[in-house]
This record gives sequence, C-alpha cells and structure tokens, in this order.
Amino acid sequence: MKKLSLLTACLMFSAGVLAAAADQISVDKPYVRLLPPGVQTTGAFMVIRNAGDKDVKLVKADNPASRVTELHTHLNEGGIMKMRPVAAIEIKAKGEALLQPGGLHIMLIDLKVPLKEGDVVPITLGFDDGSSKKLDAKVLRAAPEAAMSHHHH
Ligand SMILES: [Cu+2]
Repeated sequence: MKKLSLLTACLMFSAGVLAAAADQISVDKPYVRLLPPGVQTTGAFMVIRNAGDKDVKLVKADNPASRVTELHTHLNEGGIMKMRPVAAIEIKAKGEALLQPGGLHIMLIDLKVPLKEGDVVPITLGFDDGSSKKLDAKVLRAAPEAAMSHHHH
C-alpha cells in the first residue's frame, strides 16, 4: 500500500495547477466493488456532477491499482448484457452522469494486488479539455446507496 499513497501525493501536486472543466465537477459516493478472491478485474462506480454551463466529457480514468483502466458501458445485445469500452462519458451542463452496476462504469482491469474491503483506490478522472480530478474510491461489497436503503426494510 506504500506505493499507492506515494502516487496519490504526486497526483495531488499536479491537480493544483490545472483549472478548467475539472473545477466544475464534483463526485459523489465513489466506490470500487469488492469481487471474490481471484477475480482480477472490477468496476468503479460514482455519481459525477457538472455544476458548469458547458457539457464536460470524461475521456479517461487512471488508477494505480490496476494495469489497465477503461471507461465502459453495458449494452443489451439479444437479451444478454455485455460490457463495451466507450470513448467518453458525457456529463451535461448542470447535470450528472450516473456510473452504476449494469450501466456506465470505470473498469479496473488486471489488478496488481488483490483488493480488500476498506482499501482506498485513488482514481484520476481526465476530461476533454485536458484537466483532471482526483478522488478516493473505497472498496466496498455493495453500493453505498444499497447499504442505506437496506436499513428501511
Ligand atoms: Cu466493464
């Protein structure tokens, strides 16, 4: 885990000099889904909000825990849900993009070390104007929303 925190520090330094699309963006409830041991690939989910007057495109994501990071969506092909990489995820002006299981997500492919519940994965979002935003996604078994609504049953 030492390697992860070192990379986090570097990313925080570079984030300070950038000002643009990323400044209009806020991220709510980011998490990485905990998968059974042996599974090398998982997804990161969150709500990305755009407070600005211009549409913003998320064009890439990066993280130190996996060798490859891709933007994905789910498509229904003949009744079967399949994942497909997408070039960009649009966040409308004054709108939000929902990254959730079964829909858009950030794919963490080929994990370097197995993730444990409670681990924090720093994820950097890259936008179409070259700006970027760093966030910390906690490794959880289930979505934060799902955990909350469970209380009411
Ligand atoms: Cu995927």
